Amino acid sequence: MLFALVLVAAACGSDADDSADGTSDDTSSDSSGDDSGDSGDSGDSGDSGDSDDEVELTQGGGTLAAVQARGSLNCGVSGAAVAFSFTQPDGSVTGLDADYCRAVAAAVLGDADAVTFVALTAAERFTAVQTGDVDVLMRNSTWTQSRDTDVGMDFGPTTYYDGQQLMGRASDGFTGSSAVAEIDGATVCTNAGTTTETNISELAAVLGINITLNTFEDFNQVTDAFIDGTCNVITTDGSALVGRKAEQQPDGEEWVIFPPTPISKEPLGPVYGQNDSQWADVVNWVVYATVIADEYGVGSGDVDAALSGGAPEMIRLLGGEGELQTAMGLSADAFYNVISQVGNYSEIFESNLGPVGLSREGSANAPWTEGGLIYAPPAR
Ligand SMILES: N[C@@H](CCC(=O)N[C@@H](CS)C(=O)NCC(=O)O)C(=O)O
Repeated sequence: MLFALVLVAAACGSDADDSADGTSDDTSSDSSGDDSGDSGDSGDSGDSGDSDDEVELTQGGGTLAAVQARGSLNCGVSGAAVAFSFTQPDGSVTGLDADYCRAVAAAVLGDADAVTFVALTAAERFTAVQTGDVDVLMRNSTWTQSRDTDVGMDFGPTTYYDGQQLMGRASDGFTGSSAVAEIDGATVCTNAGTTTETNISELAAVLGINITLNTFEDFNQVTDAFIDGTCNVITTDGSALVGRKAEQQPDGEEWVIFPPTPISKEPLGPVYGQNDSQWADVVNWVVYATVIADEYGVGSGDVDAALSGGAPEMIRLLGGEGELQTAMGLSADAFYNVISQVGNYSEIFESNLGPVGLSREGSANAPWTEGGLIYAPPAR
């Protein structure tokens, strides 16, 4: 069933505080920042508070059939998120989020390359989900209560457990063990429409410190402003800081990430339109399939062996017995295509996040059998 829903949403980047150059200033001592941060804030969609712009929502099922008929998955990404979704000079998009777009396309269309990547800023991303402009969003998006319960969106399984940190210069006295209170008086920069901006405002107020918070439309502007000295400190998901440091730290400078324990929980994963249970099942079980294959150590090169003589659960997952996947409208071999064409969770993690120095070991992204949180329900 398809139904259309109309809601009032804030236009992207239309924060009244935004100046012409796309930045806005705020201070933590004014803790008026909307801590929903997500939908309730400036450019972030889903807000019903401060704009007359009307966005038509097309929801309520049928996404799987629509994607199959189109022959391509519209997948929302950043395009500028190092190691998660980064547009390369040749136009290809690489990263963990990009690979999960490919995994969904492999399951639904049998072809991991059947993806149309849609680059979205943080402030644009949720409107694109709500309007159906993207079938799924894979864009460093934190699962929060307000985002999940606002009209139009649901969240899938977490693909990367992140947390917000800060990055400053060693030459300014920051070290990896610096406390957040040490940013008192600093100009702190981040991007608009994120949990990040509201978390840091809230924490500064709690700590009783004063910061000047500058927000920009995209994170390239944030790092540029850090490099040119406009910002003393930048803040976002720790994984992004690691990626930016790896790619952009100038010779002769040392950027340090602190505090050692992140200031927030940022569970990142897929976001899709609500009221489409079949599509939710598809996206969720694509993620779970990569996790289960990882639990069995079945990677992209092992699928045929696993199908012919592997564990019963792997045989079911790969479509060799029981045709479990057909109940959600996929072909029985849908997850065979996912694992053979894209890989299991570890392969996706290591190939994308390994090069910037991120590791699963000892983190929440370790398998549940090693004390981590990466866990999937059984394929039965
Ligand atoms: N996880 C947070 C922050 C998401 C976010 O926008 N992160 C930054 C750093 S990864 C970003 O814009 N990345 C993409 C980019 O650099 O354009 C949220 O969901 O609000």
